[in-house]
Amino acid sequence: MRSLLVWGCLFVLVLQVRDTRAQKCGGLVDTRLKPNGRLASPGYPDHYPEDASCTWHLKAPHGEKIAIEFWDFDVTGSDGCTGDYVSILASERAEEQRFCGSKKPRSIKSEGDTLVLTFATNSQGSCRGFNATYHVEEDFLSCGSNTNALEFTFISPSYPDTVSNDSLECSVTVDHGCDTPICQLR
Ligand SMILES: [Ca+2]
Repeated sequence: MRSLLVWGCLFVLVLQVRDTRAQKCGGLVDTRLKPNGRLASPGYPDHYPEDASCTWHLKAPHGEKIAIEFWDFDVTGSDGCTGDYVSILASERAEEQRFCGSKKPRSIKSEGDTLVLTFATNSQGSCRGFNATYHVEEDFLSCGSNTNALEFTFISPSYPDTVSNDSLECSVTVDHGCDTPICQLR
């Protein structure tokens, strides 16, 4: 009977340790304070915990973008990544991109100044997880660019050198899919 009680306590302890690890992931990443850094699955490079859910909200200054690069990726694979997965929302209105398996996702850039990365796991096995870095990039556009960004910096061809006297026509196409766009130049 006593040994049963001891095993019971050990089991509870293990569960509590797991819960603590699962909760210590995700959060708000303000890139004005930390313009580059690392995001990794809980416990990386050890196997990640089961039934974990981590969401990182990355926020860049206006007019800048967030780029994420994966250096290691090993997440249990499933059809449609319905089991364990990493998902990325490149903007508030973007479609979620989901990744699982052992193929590293290509580097991903946000469409605006926010990016949300979620790591979710189920109760059926785990792998090494992922190790990624992020950094902030200013969104510069030049002649002939097309964009759906909400805010960007446009640089004339010779900037910062003097503009020549030759005539020059240069355009950037901004498409937000709305009928009456509102623009503000600063
Ligand atoms: Ca799993």
